[in-house]
Amino acid sequence: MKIGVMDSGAGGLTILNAIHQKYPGLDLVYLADDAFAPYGSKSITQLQDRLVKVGRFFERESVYAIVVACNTATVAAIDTLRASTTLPIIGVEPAVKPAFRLSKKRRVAVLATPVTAQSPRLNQLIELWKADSHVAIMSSSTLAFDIDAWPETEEKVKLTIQQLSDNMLAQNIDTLVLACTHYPLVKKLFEKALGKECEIIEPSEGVTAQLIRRLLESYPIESQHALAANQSNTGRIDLCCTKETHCMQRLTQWVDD
Ligand code: DGN
Repeated sequence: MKIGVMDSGAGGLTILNAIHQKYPGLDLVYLADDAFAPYGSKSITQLQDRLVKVGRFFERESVYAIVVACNTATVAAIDTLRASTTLPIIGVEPAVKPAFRLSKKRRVAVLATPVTAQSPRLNQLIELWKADSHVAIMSSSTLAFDIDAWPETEEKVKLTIQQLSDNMLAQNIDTLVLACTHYPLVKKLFEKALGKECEIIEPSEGVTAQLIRRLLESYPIESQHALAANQSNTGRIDLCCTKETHCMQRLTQWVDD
């Protein structure tokens, strides 16, 4: 059973890795849309048009479902993608609900790309769960792009993370929501800059659980067979890019063995 997973670059691999660790029997095809990166600085209309094309790519690949492993594409274009295909579409939801539950000091930061940070969807979620907590919605227009260019950009990434973390520490934040799928790739750098007291939350387990729920709903018999064979099979992982062949090397450095 083949599943499509997409992002503008390497970020969605954090979701792909989580799916593969838990359900190694599934075949996965990953699309890094590097020709159109960074998604975080595109207009909503551009992202909607692009996601329809991404959907066509996955239909040609005969996948059973598409995981939009990108917060930016989810907030901007998931409804358009859903309207353009009959395939089940699973998006990423920033893990704000568990963050407000976990935060002892009631001080939470949400870090995302500018499109996600300004989106009504994220802001509605925060309003729904924040109660009387302090919330810092923070964004970086460069971090996801620089993570894609790792390791050449290592120093720049470290500096950006230090600056963002200093700002969070100054606000006495004790829980950070990573609301861009690129950021868990450098979670260790955030942990180092923020210290042990700060909890860092990312959505890959929740997205994996949602994918399995949707597969079982949409294809009950085939999914049950695929999941029953899960432990004895190791599925294929295909990595694809829309532009650079060099992107491939960069992608493989983030894929878990
Ligand atoms: N990984 C994407 C996200 O979760 O928003 C980042 C998109 C981008 O290109 N900046």
